This record gives sequence, C-alpha cells and structure tokens, in this order.
Amino acid sequence: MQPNTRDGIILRAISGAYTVHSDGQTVRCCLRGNLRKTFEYATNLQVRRVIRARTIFREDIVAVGDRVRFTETRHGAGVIEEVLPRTTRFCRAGFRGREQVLVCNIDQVLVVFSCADPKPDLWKLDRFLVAGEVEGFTPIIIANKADLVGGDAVAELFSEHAKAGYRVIATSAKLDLGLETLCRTMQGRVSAVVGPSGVGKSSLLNRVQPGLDLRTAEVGVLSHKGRHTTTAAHLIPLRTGGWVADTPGLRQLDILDAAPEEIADAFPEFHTLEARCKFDDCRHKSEPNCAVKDAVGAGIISARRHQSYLILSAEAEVAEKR
Ligand SMILES: Nc1nc2c(ncn2[C@@H]2O[C@H](COP(=O)(O)OP(=O)(O)OP(=O)(O)O)[C@@H](O)[C@H]2O)c(=O)[nH]1
Ligand SMILES: [Mg+2]
Ligand SMILES: [Zn+2]
Repeated sequence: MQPNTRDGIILRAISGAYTVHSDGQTVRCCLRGNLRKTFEYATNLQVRRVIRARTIFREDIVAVGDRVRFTETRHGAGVIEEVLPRTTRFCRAGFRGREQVLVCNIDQVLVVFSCADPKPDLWKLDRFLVAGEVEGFTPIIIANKADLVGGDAVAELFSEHAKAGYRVIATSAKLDLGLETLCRTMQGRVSAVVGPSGVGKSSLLNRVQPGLDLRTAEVGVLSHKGRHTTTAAHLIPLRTGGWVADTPGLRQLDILDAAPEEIADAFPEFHTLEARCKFDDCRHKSEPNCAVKDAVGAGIISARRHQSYLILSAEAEVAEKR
C-alpha cells in the first residue's frame, strides 16, 4: 500500500461523487478513471500491454457500503483506487431492468412497513421479503406507526409473517415504542432499512440516533402515499456501534424479479415441508400429494402467502422468458 493510501467505507454515492468514511473522518472522493474501464491484455507478449479498453456504463461500480482504498490528494479530498470485493447486497431494479446495488456489505435487512397510513400491503411486503431472501437474508419486519392501531392490531396485521417464522418488531417513532429493541438489533451490525415510501424509515432512525436530522415528510392527505422524501441510499455510523443505511422508499416496480427456482426457497415456511411432497421438483401448484398445499388446507401455512408465492412464481417465469 502506498503511504498516503487509506481504507474507507462509502457513505454516499451520488453521480460520481463519493463520501468516504475513514478513521472517523469523511473524505470527498472521485473515482480513478481506469476503474470505469475493463481492459483486455495481449496474451502473446511478455510485457502486459492493453490491446482494448472498454468503458463500463454502470452506475454502481461503487455503491453505498463498499469498502474502498483511496489516496488522499489534499485534506478532505481523495481518489478511489480500488473497490474491495462485495460480500452481500440489496438491489433495486434499475433502468431497463438492470439491477442497481442500493447498498452492499450488509449483515441484515430490516423491512419497515407501517401499520397504517399508508395501510400495509401484505403482497408488497412479500416482495420485499423475497428480495431479501434471494440475497441470502432472513429479513426482520419492523411494524412501525404502531401508535395508530394498538398492540393487538399490530400482531394481527403481521400474524401470517410471524407464523411463517419472521421476527416482527412493533415500533412507533412517534411514541418511542420498540426503539430499544430496534437499537439492540442494529447494534454492532450493518443494517439496510428498506420499505415503501412514507412508512417512517427516516423517522425511526432520527429517533434511534438523536441529531441525525434526516429529512422526513408527511404522507399525502388524499393519496395516503409517501412522498419519496429520501432520494438516495446512505450509510450512517451508529454511536452504539455498527452502521445503518437509510434508503429511498421502493415501489413495486423497483423490486427485482427473482429467478423462478429461487421463489420457493424464499418462503421459509415451505422449507421443512418440501421434502414430503411426492415429486422432488414439486412447484406446490397443482401437483398431487403436495405437502405445502396440504399444509395450506390444514391452516398451517397462510393461504394468502401461498397465493403470493404462486403470483411471484408466475411473474418470475414470464420475466425469465423476456
Ligand atoms: N403516527 C406516526 N407517524 C409516523 C411514525 N413514524 C413516522 N411517522 C410519520 O410518517 C411520515 C413519513 O415518515 P418518513 O420518515 O419521512 O418516511 P420514510 O419511510 O423515510 O419515507 P421515504 O423517505 O419517502 O421513503 C412523517 O410524517 C412522519 O412523521 C410513527 O411511528 N407514528
Ligand atoms: Mg426517508
Ligand atoms: Zn409441493
């Protein structure tokens, strides 16, 4: 490593300008030009000679959460020289179906939905959970705005998901409910906070870490929809240790289609049953002696979750043929 080269973590990445956190300090960085290129080298020569260079037209060569190596050019400014390999990621569907890394190198995904205002759309919640599961996470559900409905109603709203094995934490950013549990869950870990717009993601983080002053806005009076107040993902160092990424509210279209074979694996309540289906490649649709469908019939698996699985599988099959 060169003497003035340092390691850091990307807090923000906006149109080619990167905020890097290193040793408690933030440094504004740009990207070394050759990181935007792929090179082909001559194979028949002893010296390494570039025979072709291509520019990569991808926005996320560097994404929030990336570990990078940079050179400080002057105080508070630098150039990113190297992006270290990513371990995990959470993506959104980008322009023309291409995926965009929203945040990477995370340990856990917290999916925030509100109990009311906007009313929770459980079908959409399933999409978020599948998006997390296909990246290898078991998301934790944060049921925010619990103050608007009361304790029993919160449990009732998310009961299917609790039964499927998901951990559900009820919170209220308004009345400071469940915030200690949320803090403990985030402590020492790298978390991505995702969910639709207006559910209170930024509000929760403002309560968890006073002084953050993240922008928040009321949901539309008539539409009951969020206003997409947070516009870009960014990573925040937590005083209690760990990091958390606030992200923009995702619409249904922003959530990536999973591959058809990934969908069943993304429904944890199917896992132990699948081995008991008659056919090894059972899709739990119309096959005879399907243990998953039997469990639906017996009320062990929620019929709505099974329906959600069928919808997402059908969509994945269509997407794969495109
Ligand atoms: N009653 C109630 N209102 C809340 C709670 N949490 C957030 N809100 C309100 O919900 C609105 C939306 O909150 P935000 O924090 O901006 O929501 P967000 O999820 O960050 O939204 P985007 O940035 O658009 O994705 C604001 O008016 C908040 O005051 C809560 O626990 N209870
Ligand atoms: Mg926000
Ligand atoms: Zn089956």
